[in-house]
Amino acid sequence: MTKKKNIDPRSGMDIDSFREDIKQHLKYTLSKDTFSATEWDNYRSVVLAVMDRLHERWIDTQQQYYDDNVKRVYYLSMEYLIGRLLDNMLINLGLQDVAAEAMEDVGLDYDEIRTTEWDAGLGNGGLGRLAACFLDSMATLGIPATGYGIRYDYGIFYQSIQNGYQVEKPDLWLRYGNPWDIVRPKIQYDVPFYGNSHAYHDEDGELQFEWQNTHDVLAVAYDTPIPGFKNNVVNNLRLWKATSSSSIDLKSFNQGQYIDAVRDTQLNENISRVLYPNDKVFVGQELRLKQEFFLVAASMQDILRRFKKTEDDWRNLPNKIAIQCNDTHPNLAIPELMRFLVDEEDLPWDTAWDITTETMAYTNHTLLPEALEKWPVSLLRNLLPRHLQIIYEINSRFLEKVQASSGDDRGKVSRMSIIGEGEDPVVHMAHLGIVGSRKINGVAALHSDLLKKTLFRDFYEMFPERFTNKTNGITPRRWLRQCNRGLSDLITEKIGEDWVTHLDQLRQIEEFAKDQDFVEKFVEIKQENKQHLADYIKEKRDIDVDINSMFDIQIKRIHEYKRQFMLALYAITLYNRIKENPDLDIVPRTILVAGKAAPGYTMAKLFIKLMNDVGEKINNDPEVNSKLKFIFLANYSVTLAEKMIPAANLSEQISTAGFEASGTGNMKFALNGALTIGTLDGANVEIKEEVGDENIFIFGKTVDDVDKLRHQGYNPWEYYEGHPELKKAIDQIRDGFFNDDKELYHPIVDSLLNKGDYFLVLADYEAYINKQAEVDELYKDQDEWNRKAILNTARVGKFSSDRTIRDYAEEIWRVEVDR
Ligand code: GPQ
Repeated sequence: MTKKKNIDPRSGMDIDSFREDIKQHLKYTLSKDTFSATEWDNYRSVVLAVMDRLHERWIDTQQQYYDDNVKRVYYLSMEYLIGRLLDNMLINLGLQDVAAEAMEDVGLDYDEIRTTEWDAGLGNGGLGRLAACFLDSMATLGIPATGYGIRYDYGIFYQSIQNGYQVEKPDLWLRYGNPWDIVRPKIQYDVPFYGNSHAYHDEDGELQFEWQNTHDVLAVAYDTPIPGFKNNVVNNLRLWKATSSSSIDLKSFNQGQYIDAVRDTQLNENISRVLYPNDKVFVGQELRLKQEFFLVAASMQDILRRFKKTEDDWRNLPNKIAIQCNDTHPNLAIPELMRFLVDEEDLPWDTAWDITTETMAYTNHTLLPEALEKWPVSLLRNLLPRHLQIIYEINSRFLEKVQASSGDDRGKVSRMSIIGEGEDPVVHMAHLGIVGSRKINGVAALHSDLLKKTLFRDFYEMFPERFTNKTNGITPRRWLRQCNRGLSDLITEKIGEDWVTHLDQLRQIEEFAKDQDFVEKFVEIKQENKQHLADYIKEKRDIDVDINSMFDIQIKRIHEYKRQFMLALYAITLYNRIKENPDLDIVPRTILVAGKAAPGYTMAKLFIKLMNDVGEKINNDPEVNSKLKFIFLANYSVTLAEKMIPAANLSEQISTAGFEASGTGNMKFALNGALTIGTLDGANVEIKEEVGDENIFIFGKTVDDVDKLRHQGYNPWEYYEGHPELKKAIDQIRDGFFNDDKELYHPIVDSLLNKGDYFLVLADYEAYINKQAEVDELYKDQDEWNRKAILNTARVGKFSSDRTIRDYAEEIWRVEVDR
């Protein structure tokens, strides 16, 4: 590479300049010396030195995009579950070792600095983490992409466990500021709310509409650099913060209501105050609708302004930009783009509609009915009157077409309507997304297939060409290179570093699965990772765990369909077996569970309490606890995942078939050499195809079985009565074996036995514990286990988010990629 002439000395990638920059920043940016510096000051100085190395690349990348007049991708998401950024930034800049040495030179401990950072927890779970992985891959592939989102003051709540119960605490992640983002005070847009849609006739006598008398909130841009892996590309994540619009203040000032006006600014700021902590459950709160429109309106103004700088024909929009909506949350972008083109730019409806439907794309992440967004028409009429009108217009034009093609299927029109009629009519956001987009995708093959066959069947018949699958992926930078340095270095030593951007290359390590020396090193690394996790458990919970026991891990949001309860039943079963026969020769297991429950999800919270009670019983029983432990770790987060995944032997992916759209934790575990026990659900199906049937433990009812069973009429009592171990475990839960309060767990038992066990825990229990017995057998043969673990790592290259993003780029966005 030729050196640029005016290279900023701070672009220096050597240890000396890095060290000097840390010192300079401590003194001249933060005004501290080494005696007065706090941990946070030291951390900030390091981040500032890293940022120095990002700025030039960031500016250059953006300028290059402009000069080349590239087609741009805009990713709209209400969630970005980022975690810590320091390692990620250093790795992608190729600076990790340089930075570590520079820190050591000035007496700083890398690990201490690293752990000073607060997780950016601006997401609930898989959906938000996927967005974060996509940002990394889009930058790594050199795609001119911008992520848009909201800069929540409070991310996902901090979970503590008190007396076995989840207690939520606010996550004040910005308490000391965020050194990774830069406020752009001049990039701000008014976001209008309320008011009315004013109809008038223009000079040509055409009926026009104008949204007027709005109450405006200001959106201010905060930018975070997103570097690609060693390619000098730095993309932008732009998060909007809500503040008060100057116009509204002035009006009130004139009326002499100064104090009231200033006090009201607080209300506007509430829009970006807090992330809604619900995963897969729609709660129709006005504030949430405001958040969604806030994201959409600010982002669309920014996007369209940028387009206008180089283009003058709106019909060129789909050639110059693609907008991807992460679930339906940003789908108001469809009527907002229509409003802009029709009301503000005076385009004919049909032209505007063609432009819109060629530009937009929407990803669906679940089939669960309670997750689907259905906004009450009454809310929209009040908050976004003009958008509601546009939605009605879209719907009536659409339903005309449906009507024309529906033959004698009389229900079709009402099934497909964007407006769900009834006592309280609603806007069905998924329907809006399908009607208004060029492409709609599911997130794993099975899920995309089910979308076509079930939830969106009518739409698929009408628009088959719109439906496509994009199997999820994870970034190998964070989920191997960063979280598992040991394994990552071992792999690189054998096959070079190419795998970091071409994960398929891991296939080359298959041949080492039989190489004694390689296997030993692989095992040694796993043991080290387990030791680190064991240290953490000792520190947090004061429990000793044996690193030779099998680390059996389930980490994800707590949800009935994910069936954490089934794992608890299995643990109880093992406990009972050991109690009956204390000399039982079984494989020692450490079962680890972590995950948050939505604050309003009573059943999930009760599961957490139960798991903690079960843990208490097991871990404190000296007859049992050398063979079995059950530990619930508090506050699951990206950072905790990075500690747990590399330490796992067994990955629990046991959702009821048909309910987990994809899963991405499943991919992270396999990549880090854990074996999976799982159902044929989501991406498990594809993981099985990749690693081979003999290297994964698949059990339980398939989607078809589930269907059949429900048709036949499922009776959980049969299973309960038919399996003594199952009966005993459930009886213990019911009869106060785990808690003196005998009423406590009745809702759980009731939902299983008297309310139909909707997620088929009892139906799958036997297959599950039998499969667990096979897991035990294999674990006894450590050579075989390790060989299979290595094959898992070697064969899951498909699940790189680079592959996912290449597929989006080619088929949905129609943009070029660099590598
Ligand atoms: N997912 Cl709809 C979420 O994390 N939150 C949501 O609100 C919805 C879906 C998950 C889904 O459950 C996983 O199976 C996927 O792997 C993940 O989205 C990313 O697609």
